Amino acid sequence: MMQDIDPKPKRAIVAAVQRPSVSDAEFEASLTELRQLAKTLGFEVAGRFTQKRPGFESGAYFGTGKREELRLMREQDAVDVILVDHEISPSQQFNLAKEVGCEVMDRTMVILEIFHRHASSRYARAQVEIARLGYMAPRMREAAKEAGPKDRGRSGTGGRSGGESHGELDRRKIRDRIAELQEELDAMESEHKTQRARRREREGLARVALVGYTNAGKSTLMRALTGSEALVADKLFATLDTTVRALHPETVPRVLVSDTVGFIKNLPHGLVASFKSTLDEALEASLLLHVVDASDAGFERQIAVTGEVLAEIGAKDVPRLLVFNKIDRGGDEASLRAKYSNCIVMSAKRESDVARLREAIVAFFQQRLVEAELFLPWSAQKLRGQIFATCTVLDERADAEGAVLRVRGEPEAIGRLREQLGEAGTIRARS
Ligand SMILES: Nc1nc2c(ncn2[C@@H]2O[C@H](COP(=O)(O)OP(=O)(O)OP(=O)(O)O)[C@@H](O)[C@H]2O)c(=O)[nH]1
Ligand SMILES: [Mg+2]
Repeated sequence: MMQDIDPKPKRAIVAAVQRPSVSDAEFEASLTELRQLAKTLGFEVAGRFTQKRPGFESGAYFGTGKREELRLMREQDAVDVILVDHEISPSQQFNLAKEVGCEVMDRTMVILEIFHRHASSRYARAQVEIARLGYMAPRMREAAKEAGPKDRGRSGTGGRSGGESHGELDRRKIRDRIAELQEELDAMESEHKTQRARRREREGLARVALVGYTNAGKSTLMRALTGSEALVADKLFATLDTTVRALHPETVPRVLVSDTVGFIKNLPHGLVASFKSTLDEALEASLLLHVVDASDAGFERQIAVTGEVLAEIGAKDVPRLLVFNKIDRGGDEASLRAKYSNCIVMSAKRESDVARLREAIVAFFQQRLVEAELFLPWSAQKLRGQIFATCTVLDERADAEGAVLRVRGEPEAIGRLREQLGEAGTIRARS
């Protein structure tokens, strides 16, 4: 997909209405985050604009007088785009854009745009496009309604930087396109499922997923734990695809680590739905490492948001280990330990800390292991590789019929081996 590379960065104002139910701290944290989102998009933030109000103005988000003020501010500061820190309705967005005289993007659109720019795999691109089309459809209708029949070609949806001729697609075309993309996704999804099932067979069930707020340091930890080349960047939503690598140095059973897409406050609903399948990796994990940026003043809110998203995708009951990262940058280690029992406080930049985290992961999987005796008939030697890959073999005796192996492994892995050996046993009995 084409990306427009602006020669000159767009100048933006971050803007928001503060309702009485929102504390100053919460309000500021959210605005700061919007600034970071804007920077991730390459915008230059020229200023901020806020209003205290009992609620959003129904027609155009800000009150009448404030809209005029915003228009003047936009003119004076040569601003190209107003970023609104809420999801607003298509008509609010349209009216506000018209009155202040420049593009208006709401929080949802900003996040969708970042996802759009960062999506690199076919899978992620299709997911993001579905979410974007779902978001755009009602806005294009709004624009078409305003423009009337004379001006059908105009795409004035409050501005788009994707540059495609979305404005010309009518509703039916959007529906068709979504259906087409969904079909593509379904096909890719069943492929993924097969791959995952195969991997489970081969590798067993020792799976860890790194989850958490965007920019917490998940990919950095992924690299440190697995020696892989995961993309690390000081921008929001650097990672959109799940990657899976083995814990390094290797352990038996092999522990697989997956890196996942980051979460954020008010993650657009379309995206939560579309990234569910990507996050299935997280659901399949036996352990979630919930990574938190301990140096961020708003870390508690971020923990809560991550908890909500995990609940929403159905991963509430997966065992979780809280990992407070970036402690080298700030944060109060003693109070974190006092408040959160059983957490890890660390810096991904310190090797000894990463080693400690690795030990905690290994210990988690060790404690679940059980010992068992398996009978491996000579006719079923093809399962030998699988036994050695998924269990530690403590002892082996051979007799005329086959080998008796004493192993230690995950209960599920042993259960599956038993099942397969059972089949082999039947064959032996018949022959
Ligand atoms: N000082 C310090 N910086 C860190 C630490 N861990 C990560 N970082 C930095 O934090 C930024 C974000 O790290 P990533 O690993 O990309 O974060 P992420 O959680 O994968 O982010 P998303 O993919 O956007 O969800 C990068 O600039 C890292 O270098 C740490 O322990 N200490
Ligand atoms: Mg990442």
